[in-house]
Amino acid sequence: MATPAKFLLSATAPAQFPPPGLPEVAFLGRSNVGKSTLLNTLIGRKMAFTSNTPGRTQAVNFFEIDGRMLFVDLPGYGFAKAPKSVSRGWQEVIDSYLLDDRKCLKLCVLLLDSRRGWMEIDIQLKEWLEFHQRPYMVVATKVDKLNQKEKNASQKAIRERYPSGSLLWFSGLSGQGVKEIWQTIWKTTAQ
Ligand SMILES: Nc1nc2c(ncn2[C@@H]2O[C@H](COP(=O)(O)OP(=O)(O)OP(=O)(O)O)[C@@H](O)[C@H]2O)c(=O)[nH]1
Ligand SMILES: [Mg+2]
Repeated sequence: MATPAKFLLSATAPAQFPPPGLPEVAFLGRSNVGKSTLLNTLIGRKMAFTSNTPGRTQAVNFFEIDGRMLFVDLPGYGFAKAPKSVSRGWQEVIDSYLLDDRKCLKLCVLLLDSRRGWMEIDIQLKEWLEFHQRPYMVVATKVDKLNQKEKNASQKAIRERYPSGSLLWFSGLSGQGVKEIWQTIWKTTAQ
């Protein structure tokens, strides 16, 4: 079922961020991990651009969800193939959003590719979130690409560095995990 949602604005600098108001849920993760796909699946229709080419999302895109919260689709970090000047620009826009001390940022959804688990840059972001006491959950994406044995191994590896926080599995193909991810979002944004 589709959730009422509308595209609000696309920002490339903090001055363009909407004034703090509704609770915000930000989607963070490496390029191509599936941030925009997860956002679209949660909403129930295609609003954020997705692509096979890493680096598709190039600005901070805000979507208003049911008049109750904002979803924030961020550019992917760590896309090595992007020209340095471009990737640095995106990094700045991600940093500026996270460092903006937005009190309305209620939840960061940190996406990991279930086939790869934690990579150095993900760990840096995780430590940054913990240092700044930002509530976050981890979503392992593209789980449809793993068999059960691989999934068990992936779960073990992810849990080694993240023993007890919220960890959910997601597939954009089957929709696995959508209900549970929504439950966590509702619970966190209602507080
Ligand atoms: N099989 C499978 N493919 C997925 C899944 N999620 C995303 N993809 C594919 O992975 C590619 C990247 O997805 P996006 O949602 O654009 O990734 P992103 O993290 O927003 O990428 P950037 O905006 O470039 O940072 C697309 O081709 C998607 O169709 C999934 O759960 N399963
Ligand atoms: Mg994207």
